[in-house]
Formats: sequence, structure tokens, C-alpha cells
Amino acid sequence: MTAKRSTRLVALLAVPAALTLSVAAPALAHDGNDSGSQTRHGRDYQVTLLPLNDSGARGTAQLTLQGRQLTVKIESQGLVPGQPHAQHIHGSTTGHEFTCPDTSADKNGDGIVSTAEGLPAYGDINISLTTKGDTSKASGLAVDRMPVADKNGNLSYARTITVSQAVADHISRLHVVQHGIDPNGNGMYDFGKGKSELDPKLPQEATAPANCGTIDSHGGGHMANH
Ligand SMILES: [Cu+2]
Repeated sequence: MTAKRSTRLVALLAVPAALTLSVAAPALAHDGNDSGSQTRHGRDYQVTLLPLNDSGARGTAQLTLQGRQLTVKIESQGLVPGQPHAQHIHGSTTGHEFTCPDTSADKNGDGIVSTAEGLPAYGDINISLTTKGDTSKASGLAVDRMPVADKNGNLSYARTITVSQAVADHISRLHVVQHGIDPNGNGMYDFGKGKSELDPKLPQEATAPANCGTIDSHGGGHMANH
């Protein structure tokens, strides 16, 4: 059944251009020497993934950077069992600060912070954390290459990818988001919360964010005043 549902979601399109942010980036005031803890394997960054949309989905991510090789390990619980979960590193490496959204991002008041409503807070997709192949923004909704939660709603992910120098220099400005929720608890993505703004053929449930976590060691989610 998983395969079938996943297939139905394969047609997910890349985020339409209209949804991309056109926020002018303030002047860059970051020295590019992000903190994090140095180990002999590289520089480690810890992320605590906290639930959005009452998903109950939480987890941890560890990012290890060695040059431009980024190893991403994610362990999550409470996701929709047996369903694919699109996951991304969101945010900007050019000086604009983004962070995880709170419920105030729910502009239409339907009780769900949709992916589009969350974008002004968490920024555009920077890296798509696929299981194989392309990791660019273009693969943001390639659900056939996104990890699937097991029957208990647990998800484990590990992959090493090559990132741009900009990402390597500004990794702590970014944050991790996993998508896919099941507010009516029927064990699948359905149209109970309407259509996804990203593709009306898809349920909002399949693309709405389930959790989000900022990368540690950047002193919290303050807004830059430079
Ligand atoms: Cu995302």
C-alpha cells in the first residue's frame, strides 16, 4: 500500500515560482566561520525537530560537515506511518534570517500552517533531503525519493551529499523541515484539510510541515539587524 500511495504522489511538482521568496537580502554580516563542535569526523551541528501542526512528530538531526561533504542523519518519531515524508533544509545563505514558523503563520485560520504559509518564516527549500539522486530544490516534492515512515511512525535517514560552498560556510543559518501530517488520524494523506497549494491534485496533508528545527549554535532565532 505504501508503494501505491507513494506513486500517487510522484507527480508532485517543484514549488511554483510564485511561491519562491523575493525578499531582498540584507547586507551579509556573517563571517562564514560557523560554530558547531569540531570532531575528527568534521564539524557537528545538532538539530532538535519540534512538532508543527499538532503532528506530534519530533526528532533529532545531526549534520556533519567536512569540507563540502555534508552528512545528514535524522531520527524522527510520530510521523504518519507508512507514508513518504518530504524533508528539506530550508533557508538562505545570503544573509536573510529564517526560522521555524509558529501558529501565527496560519494566515487563513484553518488550523494548519501550510507549506506556503510557512515559507515566509522558514524560507525556500535550499536542499531536498532525498534518499537518492538530485538534492536540489527541484526535487523538493519528489516523494518517490523521500523516506517513508515505518508502521510505527519512525523514520531514519542518513545520507552524505556534496553541498555548495555557500551552504558549507553558512550551515548554521539553515534549518530542517519534515512534511506530511494526518490531522484526522486516518493513517493516510487525504483531502480533509483541502488541497495543497503546491499542486491541487495533492492533499494539503501530504505537503504541510510536520516538524522543524533550527541548527544549533547560532544563539537562537534572533532577527538580524544589520
Ligand atoms: Cu520543506
